[in-house]
Parts: sequence; structure tokens; C-alpha cells
Amino acid sequence: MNERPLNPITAEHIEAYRADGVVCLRQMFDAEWIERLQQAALEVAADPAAHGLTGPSHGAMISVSHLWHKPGIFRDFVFNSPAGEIVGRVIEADNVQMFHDHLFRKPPKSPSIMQWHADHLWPFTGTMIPNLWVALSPVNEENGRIEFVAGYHRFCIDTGSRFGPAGDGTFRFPDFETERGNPDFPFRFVTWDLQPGDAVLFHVDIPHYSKGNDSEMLARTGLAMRMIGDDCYWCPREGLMPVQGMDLLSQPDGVHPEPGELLPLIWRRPEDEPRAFTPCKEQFA
Ligand SMILES: O=C(O)CCC(=O)C(=O)O
Repeated sequence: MNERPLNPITAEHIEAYRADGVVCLRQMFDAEWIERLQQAALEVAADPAAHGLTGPSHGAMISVSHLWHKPGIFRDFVFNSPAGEIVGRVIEADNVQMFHDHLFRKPPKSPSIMQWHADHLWPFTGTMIPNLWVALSPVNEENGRIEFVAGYHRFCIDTGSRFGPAGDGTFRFPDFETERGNPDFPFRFVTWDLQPGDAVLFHVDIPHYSKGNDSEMLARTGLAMRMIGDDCYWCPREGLMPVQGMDLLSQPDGVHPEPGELLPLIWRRPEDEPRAFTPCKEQFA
């Protein structure tokens, strides 16, 4: 099972992520990782509560998180796959910590729609809070591939907009379904068909959506891995999702989370490479 990315992370990947806040990464994980994760996903689907926490979107779709806390393939994938390196190199971090994983499986004919949202429930501020969504099945238009609003993270960063408790309470997304038909909408809708072993990496501020699975035969399965990089700080506010096992409200506001058992360091840029991350004064203001 590969420990380094199966294909190189290129300057184009880095630039696409910087500009669009989302990038498609082809064939990053080998067949053995994928087969073992596919098998484990079936075991989770058969008995979700035995493996992790079921989320509000659990029902017609299998939606189970915190799988990596138990010994097994999900945990091995965090510590021994190239997931951390892939994320660190694309987002230009020097250190990557694991935070949260989440399996999403839409069985054939599942009507579950994941409405437009960004991952604004995480208990952090900052910009390096990405989601690496690894395809464990073929993913296409029919079975519910994920769509994204490319570039929207720039608007959120430039205007300080984040909804929910991490924001000021006034920010709302536009109705993206209406904006699809608006030729003057300044952002692009993007999506990719994926094969097992491909992944999409997206920024915390990128709105995303997936429709139901219309396929008669083909389940759509992805493993979302949420990580944090150097530019990520505690946001100890009521209503945000705590790191399981930690008291969120007693964490230091605006301070980078210390690596530890619940937020382990899973990748560090090699010492002989130039640092990628330069802290800005404002980040610590
Ligand atoms: O798998 C999906 O359709 C939705 C994934 C998602 O919303 C997420 O990973 O945050």
C-alpha cells in the first residue's frame, strides 16, 4: 500500500487549489488501499453505529464519522497512507494534523441530497482546514458526484465571511441553485467524474452539493478526511462541532491546536525543503 502519493503533486494542483479552492487529484492511492477501504465501507454500512458516529445526513445515505479512532484500516489510512502529504503539499502547509473523517455512501436509488453548504461547523478559524474526499467507488453525474462553487473561498476570505458561530451571524449563502442559470454569477460550478483512488481536495469555505443517486446498480462511496494545517486556530464557540474527547470551550481562542492524540501530526515537510508557510502578523492579532 503506497506511503507516498502515487502520482506527483504538481505546481498546477497547487495553483488550482489556490485559485479555485478545490482541485481534482487523479490516482493518488493504490488498489490495495482502495480495496481494503471498500471492504471496510461495506462493513460500516452493515452496522454503522458499531464503527463510528452517525451524522444528521445518515438515513437513505450512510453517513458515519470518527472511524479513524478505532484500530483498523481507517486508522492505518490516516497514519500510513500519503493522505497527509498530499494535503500538505497542495495547501502549502509545513505541518498537517488529522482532525475528522467521514464516510458517505449513497446506495443505488438513494434520494439523499446533500444541500449546498460549506464545512463551517468545524471549531477553527483560519484557512488551512481542507477536506480530502477520496473516491472509493466510481463517481459520476448519475450516482451523485459532488459539485463545487470554484473561487468562493476567496470571497469568504476577503470579506471575512463564515456563517454559523464561527462568523458574525449575518452571513448567508446565495441560493446557488438559482445562480446556476445566472450568466452574471461571478463564480464557476465545477465537478468531476472520479475513479476509485482519485480524490478532490477542497477548502473549508468552498460551497459543495451532491444530488441523490439515480443509478439502479452503482453505489457512490467517498471517504472525507478533514485535516488542519499551520494556518488554523481554535474557535471555542458554542454550536461548533467539538473535537471528540476535548472540551471545545476551554481551548485557547486564536491559538493553533497543539498536536496530540486527538489531533495528531500526520505529515511534516522534510527539513531539507524550504518552508512553505509564512505566518502573517494579522493571523496572530
Ligand atoms: O459525499 C457527499 O455527497 C457530501 C460530502 C460533504 O458534504 C463533505 O465531505 O463535507
